[in-house]
Amino acid sequence: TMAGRAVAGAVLGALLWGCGLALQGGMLYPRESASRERKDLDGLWKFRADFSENRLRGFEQQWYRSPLRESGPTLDMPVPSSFNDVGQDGQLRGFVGWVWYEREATLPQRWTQDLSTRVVLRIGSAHYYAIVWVNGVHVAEHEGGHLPFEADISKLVQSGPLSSCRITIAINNTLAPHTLPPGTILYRTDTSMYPNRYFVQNTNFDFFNYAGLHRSVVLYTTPTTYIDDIDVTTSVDQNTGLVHYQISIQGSEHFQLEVYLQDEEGNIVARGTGARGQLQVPNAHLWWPYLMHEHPAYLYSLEVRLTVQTAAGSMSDFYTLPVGIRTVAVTKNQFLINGKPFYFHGVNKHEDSDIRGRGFDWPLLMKDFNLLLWLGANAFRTSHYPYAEEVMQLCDQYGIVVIDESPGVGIKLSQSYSNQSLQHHLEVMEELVRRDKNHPAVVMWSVANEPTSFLEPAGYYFKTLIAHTKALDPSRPVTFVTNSKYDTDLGAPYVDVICVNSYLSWYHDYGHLEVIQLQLATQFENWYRTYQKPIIQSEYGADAITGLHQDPPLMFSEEYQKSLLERYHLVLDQKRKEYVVGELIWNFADFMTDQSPERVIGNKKGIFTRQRQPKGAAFLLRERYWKLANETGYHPAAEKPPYLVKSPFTW
Ligand code: GCB
Repeated sequence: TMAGRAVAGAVLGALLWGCGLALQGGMLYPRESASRERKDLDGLWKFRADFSENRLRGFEQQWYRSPLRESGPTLDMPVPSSFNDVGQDGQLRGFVGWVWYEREATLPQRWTQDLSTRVVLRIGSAHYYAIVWVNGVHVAEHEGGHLPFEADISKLVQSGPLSSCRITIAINNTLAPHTLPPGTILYRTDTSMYPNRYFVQNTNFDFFNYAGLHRSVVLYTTPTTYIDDIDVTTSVDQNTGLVHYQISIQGSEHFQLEVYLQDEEGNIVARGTGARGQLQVPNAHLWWPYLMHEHPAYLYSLEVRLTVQTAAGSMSDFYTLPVGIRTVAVTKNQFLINGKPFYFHGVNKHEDSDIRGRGFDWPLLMKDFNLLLWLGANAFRTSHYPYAEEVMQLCDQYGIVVIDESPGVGIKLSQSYSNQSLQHHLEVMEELVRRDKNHPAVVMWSVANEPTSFLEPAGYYFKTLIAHTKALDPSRPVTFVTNSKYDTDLGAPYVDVICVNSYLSWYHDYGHLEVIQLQLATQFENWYRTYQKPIIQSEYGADAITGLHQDPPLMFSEEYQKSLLERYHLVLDQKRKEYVVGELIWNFADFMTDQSPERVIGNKKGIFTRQRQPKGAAFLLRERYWKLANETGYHPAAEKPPYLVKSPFTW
């Protein structure tokens, strides 16, 4: 039961707590409010890659001590962006080691003179390991390329007459067996074949290891006593929505807290006081996924108001958090949202585009969401790492359901099952849950993708990881994405939903579309017979080079991609009546990978090109997804299917 799970979770949580895990402080998204200001540091930064042999010249010469231009030549580098594809230098594209970013920020006078202001530097994402200095003083260090971190820099900026500060960020993109994702550095010592000290970075995942400042760097303020974190979970009792909140405050123990819940019209529908409580919303508008309701994605806002009496008078902090009231539950063959069966029809994505690499970009984000709406997709998985917070916010606003995945991809070596690795993986799950716990769109955590299973500690590793994730958040199911029938005793016994990837007629039996139906049906039946848990086809697909046509279909043609998907759909249409609860195509768009004889300037399994133009398969899926929306969606307005959800898009 859920309650039993929560207890088991709490026990394990306490154990792990004892091991010294558990993060300090919250990681609320930096929003402006009457008490908070925000200054984005997007734009051009100074940049230098450290090409010295040991890559350590920057530390030896202390490049953070004075402006970067004083220690050598610099490039202009846009932020946010990966550094790899911006320039014309092939060496920088494939660079492995430390790169240095720097920028000056001018601060409003109030920030530097008002000692009741707290100034925070926040880095949305720095891939992979980052060290940060402000005016030459070390302020933060962070491991992991996909989650935010911050530093309170008030003391530094409030200590002198300066009205500006110099921010230096050194970033190392090296992946090692204990990083997430893992990788290895291979030294080639045969001097008859390789130059002296030659090395390459090897990875076991199928995307390019883009690096740099991938998301915005911002400065923001709060009062010195401030709202540090908010934790919201929701439940529903008859027609009443229940919003359980817990707020943590830093800076003082003597404060007053008031909370208001506002509906979309701005009416206050519930109020509360104190650091924790439960708000009741009669006749609540529930948060529904896109195409499941005529008014999907209903968001309330939780207005939190903190007041503190100080010697200098009273001080306030305000924070507004969007809240969606919804429930998630899993039975042995269903995934329920608000008590109704939900069928995932969607995509797997990557944060990937021309020039920017993995860098955040608003036009790209909007294009992708417009394509999802056009396609009739109601869900995606954040393969294979956490996406930008702005992406998650849009999912809340549009009703796109998210399976939120950790960067646990390419775990293939026994060294990657060490205690050090596990400890880091647990920390990453904590950081992920801390950041994304309040998004109604997030309905499930995914701890890893396709790890190798037969290595000894793997079973213990995943058992611990999954239990820990459930302890962190008893309100959501947890999954683990597998690609092989040999993984059966690895994650599957512990997860709530089984996510299976398969590439029938692609990586084996290639060219033989006729085997798909039999093989797929057998796989589904085996999984279900063994575990009696709902199953999601979490990846399937084929490479197609846009514009390449061949009929009868041959591999890499648009026709082959379409036929392969169609064969999968025949089986999915049978099994979704039993226990299959979703299908996510691999992939939404073509994306960059390492070079290999199997990749033609990247992975071409997109149904859209990397430039987001449709291949034939996009139209096929669009027909299917709108049909699925009508057959599997729950429309309270309609008595029974078909619901006749119509695409508003003309074609
Ligand atoms: C997979 C991986 C994904 C790859 C895909 C492929 O199983 O999860 O990262 O890109 O297969 O195309 O090979």
